[in-house]
Amino acid sequence: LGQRGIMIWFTGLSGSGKSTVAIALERELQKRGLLCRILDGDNIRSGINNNLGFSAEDRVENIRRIAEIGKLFVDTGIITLAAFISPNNDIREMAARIIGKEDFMEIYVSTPLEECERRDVKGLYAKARRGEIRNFTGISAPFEAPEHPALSLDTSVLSVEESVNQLLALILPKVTI
Ligand code: GGZ
Repeated sequence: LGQRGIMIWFTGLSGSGKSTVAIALERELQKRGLLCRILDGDNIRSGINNNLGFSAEDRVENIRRIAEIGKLFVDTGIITLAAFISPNNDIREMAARIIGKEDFMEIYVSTPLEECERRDVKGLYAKARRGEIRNFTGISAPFEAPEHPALSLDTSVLSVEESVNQLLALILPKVTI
């Protein structure tokens, strides 16, 4: 295959820019002939995990299944980009343990809550503030910032291109054989 698999694990609030950065990164990796795959709410929560909600227990099961699926991709040699809130250290440690710590790179999309709420792309923060969504991360459910991420990207300060360039500098040396 000419490449090594790795899990690029994006964590951060809803609306922080995880998927946007992952999609832009995927494009740059593909340009370089590298095989990659995004796992996000669109292809996981709508499918295999469509029986899960946002209670603490369901979030653990969501991330556990994602990590197990992600491991299959990584072991096949694919650069796998996972974009899930994964709101606490325990949940992210579980994912790292399942995938294997040497194949796991944690990226914290650290865009502040105020900016995520200002963007409110899907109107979910407004609903959460009105009490129409319970357990909403950052409003009525906790988010624990990672302690030692490989990289922190605040998309209220960095352009998508700048974030992708930082990611490429980190990833390319690890995946090219
Ligand atoms: C957080 C929620 C919630 C609640 C629905 N809390 O911006 P989005 O819409 O597309 O991203 C959010 C997504 C979070 O799913 P994850 O699988 O990433 O979460 S976790 O890792 O914690 O399991 C948001 C939408 O789902 N959403 N209700 N209550 N986000």
